[in-house]
Amino acid sequence: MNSTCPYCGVGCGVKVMPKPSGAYQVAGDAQHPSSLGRLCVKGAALGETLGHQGRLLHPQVNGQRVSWDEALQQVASDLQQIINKHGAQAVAFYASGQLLTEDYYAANKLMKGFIGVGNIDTNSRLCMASAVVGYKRAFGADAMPCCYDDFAHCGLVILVGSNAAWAHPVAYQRLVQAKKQRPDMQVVVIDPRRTATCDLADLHLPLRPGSDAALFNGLLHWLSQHQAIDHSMLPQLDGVEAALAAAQPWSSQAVADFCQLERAQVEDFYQRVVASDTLLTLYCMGINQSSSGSDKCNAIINVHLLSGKIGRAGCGPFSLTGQPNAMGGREVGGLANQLAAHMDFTPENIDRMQRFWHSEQVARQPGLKAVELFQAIERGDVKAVWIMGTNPAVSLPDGHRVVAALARCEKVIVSEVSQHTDTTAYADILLPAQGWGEKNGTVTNSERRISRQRSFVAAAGEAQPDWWIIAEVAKRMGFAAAFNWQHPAEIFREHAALSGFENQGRRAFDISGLAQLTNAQWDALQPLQWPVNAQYPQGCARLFSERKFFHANGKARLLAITPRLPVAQVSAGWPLMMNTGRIRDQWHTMTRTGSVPRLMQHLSEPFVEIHPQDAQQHQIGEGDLVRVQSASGWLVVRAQLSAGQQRGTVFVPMHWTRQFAAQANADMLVAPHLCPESGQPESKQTPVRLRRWHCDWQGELFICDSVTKIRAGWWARIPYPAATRYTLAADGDPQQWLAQQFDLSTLTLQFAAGQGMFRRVLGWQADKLVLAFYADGMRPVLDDAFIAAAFSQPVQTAQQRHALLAGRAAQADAKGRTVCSCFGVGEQQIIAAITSGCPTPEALGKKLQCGTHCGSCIPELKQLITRAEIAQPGE
Ligand SMILES: Nc1nc2c(c(=O)[nH]1)N[C@H]1C(S)=C(S)[C@@H](COP(=O)(O)OP(=O)(O)OC[C@H]3O[C@@H](n4cnc5c(=O)[nH]c(N)nc54)[C@H](O)[C@@H]3O)O[C@H]1N2
Ligand SMILES: Nc1nc2c(c(=O)[nH]1)N[C@H]1C(S)=C(S)[C@@H](COP(=O)(O)OP(=O)(O)OC[C@H]3O[C@@H](n4cnc5c(=O)[nH]c(N)nc54)[C@H](O)[C@@H]3O)O[C@H]1N2
Ligand code: SF4
Ligand SMILES: [Mo]
Repeated sequence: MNSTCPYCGVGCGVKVMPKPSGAYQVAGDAQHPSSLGRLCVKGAALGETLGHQGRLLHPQVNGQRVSWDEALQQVASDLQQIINKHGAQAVAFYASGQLLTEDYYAANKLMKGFIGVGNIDTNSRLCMASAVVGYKRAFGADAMPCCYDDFAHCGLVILVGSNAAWAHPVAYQRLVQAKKQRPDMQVVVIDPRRTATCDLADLHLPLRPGSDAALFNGLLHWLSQHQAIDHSMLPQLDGVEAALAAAQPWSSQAVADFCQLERAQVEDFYQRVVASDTLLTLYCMGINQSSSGSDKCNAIINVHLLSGKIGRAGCGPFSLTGQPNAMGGREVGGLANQLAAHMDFTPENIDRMQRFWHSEQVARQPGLKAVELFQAIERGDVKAVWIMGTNPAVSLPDGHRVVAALARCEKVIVSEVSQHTDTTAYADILLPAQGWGEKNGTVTNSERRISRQRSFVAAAGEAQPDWWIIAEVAKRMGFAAAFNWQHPAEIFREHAALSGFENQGRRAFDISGLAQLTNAQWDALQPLQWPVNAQYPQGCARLFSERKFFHANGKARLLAITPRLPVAQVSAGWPLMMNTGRIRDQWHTMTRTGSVPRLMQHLSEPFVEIHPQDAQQHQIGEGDLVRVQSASGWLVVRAQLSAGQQRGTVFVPMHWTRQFAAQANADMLVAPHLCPESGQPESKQTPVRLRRWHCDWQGELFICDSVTKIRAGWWARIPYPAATRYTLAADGDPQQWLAQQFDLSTLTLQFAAGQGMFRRVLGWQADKLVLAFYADGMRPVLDDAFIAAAFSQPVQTAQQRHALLAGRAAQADAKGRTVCSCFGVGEQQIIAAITSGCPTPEALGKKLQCGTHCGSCIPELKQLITRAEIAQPGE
């Protein structure tokens, strides 16, 4: 069975094959044109996420299990009562780029078409909203012009605000491949941090956080000064003069000063752009998540338009989408400021939608955008919110206020696949949704490619597809005729028909060519790129090849950009700028990847990355627990020192939630500073201060019972196949703490006690290890993989028990921290192999297999090789 990976916007094709054990093997689909058979480690581990553990299995109302009919009736009557009493403005949906297009269409239709207000927004507001504004202002349509095949034709690739090596690994591997084939292909990475993506870079510009617009304004000015304008493009452009006038003050020196770069670096970059006939700019959250994100997008697009580097192979401004179906959400119009199918709220469009949906009450104006929506809940203006496929208690900025708003909201309805999330904790009504492998529909990836996610396993418990849940509520609210679908293909046909309805070439999104698919044809649909219509019956890889754009006059627009720095700046009290983002093996709020043991091995604790000199200034050492505080909140995470971190900045991953750690949610610190055009929050720049977090002892607890709730000053947990590991930090006596947490009387205990806080405790039930506890004044150094393995293998000899009590295997067995998650290869093994004569990633791969599957650990292998070379110079 072929399907599509449900994680990032690369949209890789997967092949799913049942194993005799009843489990599923997931491999890359060589026929899928976006991924050509590749998968990253998250995609390759999809088979391991299919179990029912942690799933929400039944509808619940106020904590009680109810039938579907009762739950749906309750949702419908709650919404209706609030609408009757307070008006339709008092209800809202908060949806997600992880829904399928069919689900999204249904949600948008119910809110904007029948409840009749614009109050449906999505987590894409935190993600793609600035990119949408950028494209619409430039092209008159939210139309991403490029395709992955452009990588193979490009002379110069800019990656700006994108850590694609970790966040879009398979697209990155296609870039690696392109550079292997054409070593003269140039790659420039623009990111304040030195990331894994820089491994491919010919030039890395570690600019001042938030200063990108000046860099691109300067480039526009440079192009005009160095005969690098495409004059044949000018008749197709509006706004050139104003954009150039705004760029005029941005000499390379002015740019260098503003961006805190060397002038020579800036000019080197500009010269490379002028020298290359082709240019592709890949941009992502380092650009979009900004109080001036939309302007940054347009500063980038300006450069492509003026230099004519658009609409042909190897060229274009390529906004990488984050979520599997961020693009699908944009297609159906799932953002609050869109009406439907690339139509905004003009009188003609409202009239068109009334006729298409046969509804008199189509929304007349935009609704509340994500952050505003939760502020409206806080004020009590919105009294019911239905959250579908997103975890706002973790991912929205100003987390404390979001959580408080959810707590006071009259009705919180949550459609989820997971029983326990930081958001489900506030739900009055829980609706179990089908997850990946169960649900059936379409998604659209970064390159506008529509692919099928197919169902191949039975639903967990009573879970139902999101579209079905929405339609059943709609029917119970009196809209049966408009929501009477029996199959997702019917929704897709309606969506496709709408895209072509009275379109006449005016709207970029047009898949009218798919409006007549039979259910069987929809089921068998092969991946293809929109538009799909009479002109492009097989889809279209690249847009704007005829230089015809979607503004009424057919031209594209340059915007006059005035660069702005982040709203909040560092100061004496808040001396460091906190950046937030992704790590390689985790997906968002970890509801799925957090339960896969091998994905938790690479970076297994929440951390803050700090430049060694900043750390020294703050008296913080590698591995210390650190309290990171902003004006809105604080967290406690482990210090990781890295010279790749720009001085004056720190990096905290966005992933950890209350389900996985005590106090490690980055969004509790982020303020809701929004881009005025897109409403997207500034998630990447928050001024903070640091200090070492003091506690009497630190420790690790391994326990076979994974549901145990831990109370400790600080903790973080990760799963192993037969145990859960908690890392701990607390005050008081560690042994007393252990005795307070568990009834130890049923266990046979084995102790080792040393000086101070040093404790070791193993707990046995007969010959089975059920608990292992290690504490010390500092974090104990342990061989975690060895300890965890003892929970699933019999421990036979006294020597083995002794080693377990010490927490370390005999030296020869030590693997160390996992670097390659595909093959579970540890740092110690790799270092040993390097010193025994494997000086390249290839040689390491031959010996240990590391880096030979998805390739995303290769940058780290190279780092370990470099470190070993530094340690043993001249060898
Ligand atoms: N492993 C993994 N992959 C994912 C996801 C995941 O959760 N895990 N999520 C998916 C989603 S939804 C998204 S949106 C994408 C996000 O993909 P990316 O945007 O690539 O990932 P981030 O880590 O959020 O941020 C990218 C980079 O922006 C840099 N940055 C910060 N501030 C600035 C700045 O001022 N200027 C510049 N030029 N750069 C800056 C950060 O240092 C960071 O390296 O990833 C997708 N892929
Ligand atoms: N500080 C900071 N904050 C950020 C970011 C950042 O870089 N820094 N990035 C932002 C970005 S780009 C994004 S995209 C967001 C992501 O943030 P969220 O959208 O909040 O994160 P997810 O964990 O993907 O949430 C998806 C939820 O839906 C559930 N789910 C999965 N599949 C289905 C399904 O088929 N149906 C239903 N009903 N539920 C399902 C999952 O269990 C999970 O609870 O975070 C944003 N927040
Ligand atoms: S690159 Fe993205 S879409 Fe492809 S396998 Fe990895 S997470 Fe899935
Ligand atoms: Mo995202």
